[in-house]
Amino acid sequence: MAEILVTGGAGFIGSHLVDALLAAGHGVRVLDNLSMGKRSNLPLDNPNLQFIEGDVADAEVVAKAVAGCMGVAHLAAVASVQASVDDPVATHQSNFIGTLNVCEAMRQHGVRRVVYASSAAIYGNNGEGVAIDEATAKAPLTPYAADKLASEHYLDFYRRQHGFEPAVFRFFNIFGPRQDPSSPYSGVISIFTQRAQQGLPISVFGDGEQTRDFFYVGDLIALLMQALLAETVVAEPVNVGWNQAVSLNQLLTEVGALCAGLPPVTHLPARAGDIRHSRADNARLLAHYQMPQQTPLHEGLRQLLGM
Ligand code: NAD
Ligand code: UD2
Repeated sequence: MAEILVTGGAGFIGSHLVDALLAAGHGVRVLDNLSMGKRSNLPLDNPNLQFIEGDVADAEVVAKAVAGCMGVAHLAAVASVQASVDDPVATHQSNFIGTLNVCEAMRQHGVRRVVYASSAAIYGNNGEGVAIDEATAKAPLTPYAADKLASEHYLDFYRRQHGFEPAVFRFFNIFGPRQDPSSPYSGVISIFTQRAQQGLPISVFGDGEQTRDFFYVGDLIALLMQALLAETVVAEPVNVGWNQAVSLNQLLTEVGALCAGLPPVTHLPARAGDIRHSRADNARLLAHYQMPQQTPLHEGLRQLLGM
């Protein structure tokens, strides 16, 4: 059976996708440079899994990884927005050149289906306070967002010019097991749960009334599997969120209930440029994909906490 390539497959989202693909009987290749991903996220003893340690910025490596695959999930990227602000040149190699290399390798080897992990970051502060739909004006305020938006445009070029079938998803706030909490710019849920479990103080930037549209990784994987394997995909980019606003204060209440209390919570000034309210209009998602029942925040937190 032709295999599926997951770039960034040793990372948080990628490794869950690898598990699901293997469980469904597919052969899987992973291309990851282990900058953030971990070998321990992968079932390396599974004979249907091939792990290639390499960089998506290396066109030759990507071409070899793509050859003979039936589809690609292109998730490899430096996922930290702050890293892109600190080092735009280095992150551009991963976040944009990587996409271009994947496209060229697919063209060379006649592969058409590609699932791409874009981000709500491309909207910048636009749509703040309302449900953000896909037509919302784009405002890529950081190199990370600019690379994601440019990648979307290139995928659309390869769709029109070379018959690619890109399924582009704009993720809002994904959370779940294996999300790395080690940087201050890691996902807030990974940070709060780890600190609550270890009894370490929690910092809230601002009053905690800012809201996010949290999406459990298991629900995302059900979507990515469909997009990889369906007969057809939607040509336009699709928001991935539940159209639900959860404040950090609500999140802390949930975490506290599951962890038998909270460590001390300190309020610090709001982060510069922080979006106050982020919520996805998901009409397009619901119209085109069979979504699983939403994993409630409470249940997703239980999974994350290993309960
Ligand atoms: P992650 O850091 O856990 O996964 C990214 C993986 O890509 C890591 O394993 C890393 O080692 C690998 N990688 C990075 N640069 C690479 C390179 N040059 N060559 C090969 N491998 C490389 O992060 P994640 O949250 O799983 O993110 C997966 C994708 O989803 C990323 O493209 C990210 O931008 C996107 N995304 C995530 C979120 C979220 O909420 N987690 C939101 C929007 C978009
Ligand atoms: C998310 C994405 C980012 C980009 C952006 C687009 C993650 C990790 N980041 O940023 O890549 O796509 O959306 O809009 O998914 N916070 C605290 N204390 C902490 C950590 C965070 O109060 O210790 C706050 C933070 O200031 C923000 C909220 O929690 O108000 C969420 O922060 P985040 O980094 O998880 O995600 P976000 O939405 O800023």
